[in-house]
Amino acid sequence: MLTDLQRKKLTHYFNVLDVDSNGTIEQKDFVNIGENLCVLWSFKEGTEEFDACVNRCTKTWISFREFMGKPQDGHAALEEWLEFADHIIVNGREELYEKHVNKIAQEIFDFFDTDKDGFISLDEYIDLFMAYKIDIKFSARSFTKLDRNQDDFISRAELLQGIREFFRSDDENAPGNWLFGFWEDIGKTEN
Ligand SMILES: [Ca+2]
Ligand SMILES: [Ca+2]
Ligand SMILES: [Ca+2]
Repeated sequence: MLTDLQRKKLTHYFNVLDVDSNGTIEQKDFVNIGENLCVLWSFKEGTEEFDACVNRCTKTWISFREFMGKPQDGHAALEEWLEFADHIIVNGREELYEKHVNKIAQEIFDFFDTDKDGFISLDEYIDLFMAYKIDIKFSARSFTKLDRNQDDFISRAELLQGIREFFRSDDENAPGNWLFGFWEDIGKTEN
């Protein structure tokens, strides 16, 4: 069973991925994220880099969809996501968790470590907020929480620890809760 805090965070994550706020996660949300990144990085429509960026996001959707066991034209509603996350990610077996979560960490680095120095800087982390349309006002605080050794960079280990806390921790003070900004702010699909 998910605790209240875990439910809130997972709902927040769902809302972050549901970029068009239509109440389900589907391919076009990920295409949307790809297009946001193209705007951010000044990739023009019709160019190779534009297509490559959108394709990468589409691939992220495909692996998410396959992980959830959805058909090709499938989509995921909030309750389905919460049930899936409860059984597989939060309270599931360690190897399934690792499989999914390592992928998320790898993708965050692939997408947002734009200077390829192996660390996420504050600017790069802000790009993540922009791409997912997360309220930017929480980005600096979130970054500070995730940067545990306070060297102004998020390392891979710090990111993995943050992701683990975001998905699994039931401690309301866990720094990783802040991975995708403020999780209590879940008004998007609730009303
Ligand atoms: Ca959607
Ligand atoms: Ca970097
Ligand atoms: Ca650090």
